Amino acid sequence: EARTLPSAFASSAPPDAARRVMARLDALALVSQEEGRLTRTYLSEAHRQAVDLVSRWMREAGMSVRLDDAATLIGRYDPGSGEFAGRRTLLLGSHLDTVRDAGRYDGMLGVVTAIEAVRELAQEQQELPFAIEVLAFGDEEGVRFPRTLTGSRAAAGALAPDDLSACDADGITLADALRNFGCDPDRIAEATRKREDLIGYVELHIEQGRVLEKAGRALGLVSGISGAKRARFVLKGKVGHAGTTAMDDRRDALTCAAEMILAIERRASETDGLVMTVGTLELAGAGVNVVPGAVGFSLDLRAFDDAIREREYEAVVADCEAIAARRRVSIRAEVFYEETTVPCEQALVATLKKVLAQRGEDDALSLPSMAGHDGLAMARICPIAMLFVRCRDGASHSPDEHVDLEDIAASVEALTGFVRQLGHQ
Ligand code: HGY
Ligand code: MN
Ligand code: MN
Ligand code: MN
Repeated sequence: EARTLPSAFASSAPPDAARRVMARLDALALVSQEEGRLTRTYLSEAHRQAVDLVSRWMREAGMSVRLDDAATLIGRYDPGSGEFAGRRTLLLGSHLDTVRDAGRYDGMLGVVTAIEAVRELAQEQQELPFAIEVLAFGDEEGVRFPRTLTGSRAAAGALAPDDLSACDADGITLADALRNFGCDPDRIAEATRKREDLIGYVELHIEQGRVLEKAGRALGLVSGISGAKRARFVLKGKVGHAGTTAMDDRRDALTCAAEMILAIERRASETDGLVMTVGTLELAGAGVNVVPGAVGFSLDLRAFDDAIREREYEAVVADCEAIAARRRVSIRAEVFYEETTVPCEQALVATLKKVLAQRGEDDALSLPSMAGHDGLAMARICPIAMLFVRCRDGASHSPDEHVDLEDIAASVEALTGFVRQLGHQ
């Protein structure tokens, strides 16, 4: 629907910038691999179409475009006056992949607003003592492969030796999926950036929580990105006939999992600073008249404090082992993903703070991100910072995601202002 900016809106970002961003997010929302809902996973045909669309927008904004061998789309704006030969690069951007049945802002807003900021700076022919690159990562959500942050970990030189042999649900390896996409997995190491070339990586992203909305703020500073630990729990009991297996003779893997999952929930609710989620549950050989013998479930554990995260993971495993022993079910827990908490770099945060003060917010809010972002990986290769944008009801990872037009205008203005400010420091 044609939404108009309130006339009193103070932003200097031309209203058409916000509308252009909104129109592009609408266009990206149609690039999906599932009928009637937005799902775009790493190296899928939908990812390819999104790369084509975003490449066009990057070129229109005055950037040169390339795809690295981890399928990260990179737009480069180099207002190259020779005197700055060999200048360093400021990295902006976010991710193009989504969860299943996603919203249209998580990731994509950061990519499209970064392109809009470069477009504005290029039109003004802003002299800058650095080049700018917009990175559109392809795998921040980790939906397709039992890996995540693949693009940003490649950029940071932090891929694991077994990453390329990780398989998706169809048994396709990451290496083959990259080849099918037109990338060369044998040269993925060349995607690694040189630390000395980089000023930092700054990502604009929806908050995915309600702090800004409750405080009546459009934008907020991020103090750091919480680390996370993800594990798979595999339980083996004994398959039985539903009618002839006595209750005290059962080794039911599903009721065992159920007791574990409730114990996990109770522990997280009773522990400050800890959130835990069992997001997937698999039941092998399920049947209405079969006592379940094998169950798998995932655990996602977040705590900003690394020590709490480690301590609580060990406690969860101990809880589950005790429940499994009592129920005569075997248990295997395997960690498949972990990232430690990374602070946002103070100098970059201070520059963002100045920009918010210029917008009349000299008491800008600063909040931790309990959601993971590509900055978790990029922090290995350069300083990082993030700017959060208010989203309605904090809704995210769902079609209910929504950002108001004036907050999109504020995002463009803040990101453009940040680059200008950095350029004149
Ligand atoms: O899981 C996360 O926090 C992010 O949305 N991938
Ligand atoms: Mn997400
Ligand atoms: Mn995201
Ligand atoms: Mn808690």
